[in-house]
Amino acid sequence: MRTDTPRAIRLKDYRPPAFLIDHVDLDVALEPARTRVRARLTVRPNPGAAADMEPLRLDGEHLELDLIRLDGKDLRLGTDYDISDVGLTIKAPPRGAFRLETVTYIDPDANKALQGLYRSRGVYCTQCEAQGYRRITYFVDRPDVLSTYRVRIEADVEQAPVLLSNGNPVERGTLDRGRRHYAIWHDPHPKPCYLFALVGGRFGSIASSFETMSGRKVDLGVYVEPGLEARAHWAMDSLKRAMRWDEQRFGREYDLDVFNIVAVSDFNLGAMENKGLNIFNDRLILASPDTATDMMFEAIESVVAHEYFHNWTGNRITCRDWFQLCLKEGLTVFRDQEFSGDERSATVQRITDVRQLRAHQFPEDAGPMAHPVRPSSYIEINNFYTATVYEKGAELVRMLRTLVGATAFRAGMDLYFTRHDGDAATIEQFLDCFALTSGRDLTQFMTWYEQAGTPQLVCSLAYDARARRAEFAVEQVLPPTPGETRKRPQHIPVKIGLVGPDGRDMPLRLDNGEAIDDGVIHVTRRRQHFTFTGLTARPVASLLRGFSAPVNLTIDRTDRDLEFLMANDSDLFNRWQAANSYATRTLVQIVAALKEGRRSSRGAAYARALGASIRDDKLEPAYRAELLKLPTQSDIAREIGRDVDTDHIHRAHRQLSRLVATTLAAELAQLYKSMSNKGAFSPDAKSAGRRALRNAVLTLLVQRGEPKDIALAVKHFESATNMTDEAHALFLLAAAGGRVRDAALERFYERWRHDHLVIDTWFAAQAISPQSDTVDRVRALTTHPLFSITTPNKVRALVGNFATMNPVQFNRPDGTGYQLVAEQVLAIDRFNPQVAARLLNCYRSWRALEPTRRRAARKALARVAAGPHLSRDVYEIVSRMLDT
Ligand code: 0A1
Ligand code: ZN
Repeated sequence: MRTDTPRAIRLKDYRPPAFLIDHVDLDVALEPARTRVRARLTVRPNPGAAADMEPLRLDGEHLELDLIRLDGKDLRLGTDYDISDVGLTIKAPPRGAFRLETVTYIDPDANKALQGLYRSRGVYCTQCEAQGYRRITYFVDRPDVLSTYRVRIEADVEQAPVLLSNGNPVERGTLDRGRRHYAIWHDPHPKPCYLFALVGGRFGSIASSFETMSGRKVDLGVYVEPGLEARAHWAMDSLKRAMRWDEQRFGREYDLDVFNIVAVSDFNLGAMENKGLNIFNDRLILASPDTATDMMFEAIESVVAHEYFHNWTGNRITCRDWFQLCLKEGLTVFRDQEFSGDERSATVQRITDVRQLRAHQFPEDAGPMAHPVRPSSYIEINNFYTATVYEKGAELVRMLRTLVGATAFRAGMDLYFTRHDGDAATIEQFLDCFALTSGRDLTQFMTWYEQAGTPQLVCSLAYDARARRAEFAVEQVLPPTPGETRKRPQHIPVKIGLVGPDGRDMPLRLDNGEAIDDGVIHVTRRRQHFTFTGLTARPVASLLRGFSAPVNLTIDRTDRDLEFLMANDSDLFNRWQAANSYATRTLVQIVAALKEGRRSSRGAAYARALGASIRDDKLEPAYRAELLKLPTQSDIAREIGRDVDTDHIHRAHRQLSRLVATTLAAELAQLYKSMSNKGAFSPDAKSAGRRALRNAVLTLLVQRGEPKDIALAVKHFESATNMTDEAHALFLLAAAGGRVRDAALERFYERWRHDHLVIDTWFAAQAISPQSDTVDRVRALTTHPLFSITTPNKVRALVGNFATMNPVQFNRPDGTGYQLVAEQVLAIDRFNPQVAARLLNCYRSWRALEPTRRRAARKALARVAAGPHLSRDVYEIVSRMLDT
């Protein structure tokens, strides 16, 4: 157990930086174990801070200092400066501007934390967000210090023929009789150091160009492992579509002569928006029909767009401090979701985004790591790249648009871009733009950024036939979260419809005469009533249309009401929601029956209603696929909320899947046939939707477990002509167990063992199999030659998937699943705290488990907490998890 308690950083302690660094001149000589970094900084006291007589504190970690000079004069250790493990302090810097020069050495090969400069499969690359730059050179490593950069990179020609950095290329040349070479890059846009990037290595690349709205030409490049160039075209295509979309939807034009994307194999997260030089986890760039699933094509499109959109929301306007992370992330996720909705089906996009939010953010908000979208304190900022900051942050921007309306929203965005271009801004400054363009007071809305937890809306609708009125009552319940017991009511926009018996929306008119044309009612108090008048028949309430606010909602509704909404709601999102609520309700009832040792006969009515929906040819296949996907086992656990028994949930899930498959056998067989592949593969949304529907059908059929269903899955696997079908069938067969599992896994392995990306699917399929030998298999696979504990993608594929996608085996009552993950967390924490801490999040709902599992999970967590040299990252999470 660590003895020193890491210190929390607090938003209320924010002070402007004492010094600013206007320009950075970097000279980096790349060597695998000893890279030399010469930095020349142009520094001045910050006129906006009381810097008088303050020392200059520079951050720096894992650096070997070789030289330090101020205005050309060597500084003396102890007299002029002090040095520690975390930085360097210049005791009495000049009162005016000065130049500071340092030379440091770093070891990219030894860097397995993958922050700062590191080497992955022979490629040098950097990751500086949030605080990696301090592992490259001494600097004021905070986002409100913005500098222009000139970067010279020098390297061995053989080792690193490609040398890239931010901005525009300036010059290149050879050295040492052609053995070494250099490249110089200049970035004229002042940026915080977390957006600095440098790449050196051997790559294959594809090139293209883009003409911006004002007619400027931008050279585009995507750099990948040599030989994999053919898999880079989808990323390039996505980039160009994103660039055009940002011009058309937000009036945002790109601002440099080049834009480069580099794919690397070892990367802690998904991708990084470094100015003009985005660096990606290669699984989010490389795609071809035979190696990537439709989901991966979609993810690539969305992440390429996300990183590109950061150029305006993140780079040109950055965050004042890390507490404002949602200013760039929530907003940019909102923008990428809008982009995907426009490129594909807006309704299906909304369904998948809401599913994600509920699957990841809701449990976070209900667990020990709950934090506001703008946190007020942290120990390790890397722990706050969370679903709350990203996904809930995006929901807040979406609600803002609902509140102020589309026109004022766009005007507010324009104002934000002009007012804050070049700034390191805050959430208050962002909201102020919309308050101004809409004339609305957004003070109460700000509460969404400050309070953690998912609000619960408890609703009722009482119809009075004689008075032709319906009284809608709503109460907002704000559940307590760690450290926050009393909460202020929030401003919740609830989009509603009152659906009449003919299936049509009835007019929304309040008793004060107000007509609600946009369908949005504003819940601002703890309890509120709305009386709707002029209703000639009893309506069925369709609430929270399009998921207008990130809340949980309860209202008494009969099964008949849900069936009615499934068939009639004009809001397609809510039609899906009705089906989903119906399925969830049914599953919870089956679980309750299992717990009491009864057999439940529930589900037949739900299955019939579902059958009617999927027969509806007017609904696009991708949407029908969403209807057919039952709530996940984690969704059910979340709904149950306490004393969760994952075995019961697993059995209930199987039972309902079987019932649906049996009840709808004829329709499903027909759909399977009619959705079969026609013509050449295309990753477009329509074709992907057909594959999604066919695969959703297969999933249900296989649950029946009859030999002919298994045989169909085997045939699906063996005859697959694309990775979407091949991987889907592999997952089903691995879950089925027995000989079919072994044969499929073997065949897949033989086919893909030489492809380091595709083989992750092989690890994943074994990790999420509900078969009882999975823990042993996963443990054995951690020593497989193709597994590598220092490669985050491998850890995520095997251990991460086991911990988060396999509820039944991870939560084994004997605790062996928990122990396995705890061991991995401790092992990984020794070299990559960020990845270890993320993995640890799989225990976040442990308190909701039934007592036996709860005890076993606590034991595993206690074992992690007792680890000898815990990182700040893991310490923060494990201590919050165990906090009572
Ligand atoms: N800004 C990136 C997320 C990111 C953050 C940290 C990283 O490494 C430690 C990597 C990526 C994004 O939103 O895409
Ligand atoms: Zn981002």
